[in-house]
Amino acid sequence: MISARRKFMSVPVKRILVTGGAGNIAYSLLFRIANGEMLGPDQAIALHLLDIPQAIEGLEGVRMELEDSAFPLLKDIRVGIDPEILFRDVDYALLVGAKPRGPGMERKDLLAENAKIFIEHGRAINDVASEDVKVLVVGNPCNTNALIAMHSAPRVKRENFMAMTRLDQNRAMSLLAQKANADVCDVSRVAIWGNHSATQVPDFVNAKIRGHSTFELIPDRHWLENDFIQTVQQRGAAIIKARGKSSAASAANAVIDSVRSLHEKTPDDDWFSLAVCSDGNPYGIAEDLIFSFPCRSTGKEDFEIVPDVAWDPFLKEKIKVTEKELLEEKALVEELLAKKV
Ligand code: NAX
Repeated sequence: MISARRKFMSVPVKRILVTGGAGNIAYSLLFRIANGEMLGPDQAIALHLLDIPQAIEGLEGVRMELEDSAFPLLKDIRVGIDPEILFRDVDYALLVGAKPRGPGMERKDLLAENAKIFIEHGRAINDVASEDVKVLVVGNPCNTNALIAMHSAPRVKRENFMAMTRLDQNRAMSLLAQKANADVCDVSRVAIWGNHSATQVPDFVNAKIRGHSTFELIPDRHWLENDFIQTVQQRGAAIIKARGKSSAASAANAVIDSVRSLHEKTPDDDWFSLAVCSDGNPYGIAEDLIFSFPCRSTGKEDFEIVPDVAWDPFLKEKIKVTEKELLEEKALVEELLAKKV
C-alpha cells in the first residue's frame, strides 16, 4: 500500500505496457499496478495501454480514471492503437488483449486469428521495446500466442517470453487448502505442467500441505486424480457459466503474482508456475514450446526451471497429453512461425 506521496524516486521509471487496455482483466489490473502492488512501493511507473480502434473511447475512460486516482507512483500514461508507438521502451509487456472464440469458431481458426495479433505485437517488441523487456502473455491460447510472439522477436532473449498459468496454480492451491481444512498459506509446491487449457496438469503429487505430502492430509487419491484435476481444468468455464463473463479479478491477481514472483526470492522448498520456453528443460519436454513448469527466482527478475521434480506414472501420462496438445497447436501455426520477420 502506498501511504504517502513520495516526491523523489531513487530508481528510473519502469514502463509497463498492457494490451487489451479497455478490457475486463485490464480494468482489474491497471489500478493495482499503479498502486505499486506489482513492482513495489518504491518503483515509479508509466503505463502504456494498447487496444484496437473500436475500443479507443473505453481506453480514454480508463485513462481518465487512472488520472483521477492520483497514484503517486504513476508518472505517465499513454494510450493508443499503434503497437510501434505503444511498445516503445517498455520494460514489461503484459499481453492481455486477444481475439475471443466466436460462435462456430474452431481451435484452428482461433489460433490463426490470434497469431496475426501476436505476430504484430512480437514484431513491435522486436523493433522498439527495451532490450531486456519481459513479456507475459495472458490472452488465450496464451502458450502458443507467447510462442508466436517469441518467434516474431528474435532480438529479445527467449527466456523473456512467458505465458500465465498462475491463475491455475492459485485455483489448485485454494482447492487443496479447502479439502484439507488448511489455510491457503499452508499449501506449497503446487506446479501446473504444460498448457493453460483443459489438458493442463495441476500437480498434487509433489504439493505439500503444512510441509507434509498431500496424501497425508488428503488420502482420497480418487478425489485428487479426478475431481481436483477436473475442477482446476474446468474452473474458467465454471466462472463463465456463473458470472456470464470470464474471470477477470482473479486473472489480474495472477498477473500481479506472476511478475512479483520474479522480483522476490522464492522461498526455499517452494516454487511457482510459469509457462516458459522449453529449450534445454530438464524434463525432456520437446524444445521450442512455451510450457508451464515449476520455477523459482533469486528475486532479480530471473527464473530457473526447478529440476528433479519427480513424476509418478499418473503425472507422466497426463504431462505427455498436454505436451502433445502444445505440439499440435504449434503445428497449426508452424507456417506462420517459419515466416521471416
Ligand atoms: P475482454 O474481451 O474483456 O478484453 C479484451 C480486450 O482486448 C478488448 O478490449 C479488445 O478490444 C482488446 N484487443 C483485442 N484485440 C486486440 C489487439 N490486437 N491489440 C490490442 N488489444 C486488443 O477480455 P478479458 O476478460 O480482459 O480477457 C483477455 C484475455 O485473457 C482473453 O483471451 C482470455 O481468454 C484470457 N484469459 C487468460 C487467462 C489465463 O490464465 N492465462 C485467465 C483469464 C482469461 O480467460
